[in-house]
Amino acid sequence: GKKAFIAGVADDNGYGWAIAKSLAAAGAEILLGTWVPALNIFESSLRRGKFDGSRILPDGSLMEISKVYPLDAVFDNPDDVPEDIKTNKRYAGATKWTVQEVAESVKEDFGSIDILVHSLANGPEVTKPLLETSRKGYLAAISASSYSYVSLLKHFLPILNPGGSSISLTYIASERIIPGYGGGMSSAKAALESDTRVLAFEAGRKRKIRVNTISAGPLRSRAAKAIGF
Ligand code: ZID
Repeated sequence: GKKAFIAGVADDNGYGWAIAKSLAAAGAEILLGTWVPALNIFESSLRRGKFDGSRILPDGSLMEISKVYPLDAVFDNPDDVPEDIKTNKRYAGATKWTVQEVAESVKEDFGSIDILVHSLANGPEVTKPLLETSRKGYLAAISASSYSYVSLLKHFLPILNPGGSSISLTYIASERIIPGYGGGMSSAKAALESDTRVLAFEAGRKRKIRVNTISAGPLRSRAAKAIGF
């Protein structure tokens, strides 16, 4: 069977969870990457059975999650992590959560994967119009929502089996004006879409990996509620 790593699952309301279920229903083994500050509550909810209702697959069985990895996709390796994050108590309980370390851990645990899913985004100033967005907020949106994908693909590429596939989630605000999708998030999705073309060329040549991004319909995820969508 195929193995899938899905980055950006911290509850059962988002795209990542739904994609995991579809892949599980199709017979894939599921590995998740969960944002470090959300890890404890996600894992305890899983353990306590809070998600059991939403784990039910079309054949009546429950989706199995082989492993949940702590992940913060804005950091590539331990050298990137600033002191205030290292000492932050929301990060202190977890280890090896930078992109490079997660890819190394997945390699150790499972050898290789076939499917890489990027279902994460963050724009700290998303509620601000672009004209009122700070440089810091804009760059944070690009880092969490666009470069995070470049970094994930770069670090997972050596363990992605040739013929494998990678996807991310985008939004039409990249090409048309959608008021309310601010903070540089429209810019971040435009970068993600352009990067998808370039990465498809590069990863296709290098390892026969397909790279696509999906502009899905609206879903009332935690992230969507936070911006009033
Ligand atoms: P979600 O909150 O379930 O997933 C986002 C995840 O990212 C969360 O689990 C966070 O913990 C995680 N995360 C944030 N920062 C980091 C980090 N640094 N490292 C690791 N993890 C992190 O929300 P979701 O399912 O909406 O988002 C998944 C993807 O779908 C994102 O790329 C979204 O931009 C994308 N997306 C979602 C929607 C939507 O409707 N939910 C839309 C478009 C794209 C959309 O808004 N019409 C109107 C609106 C829309 C579409 C059509």
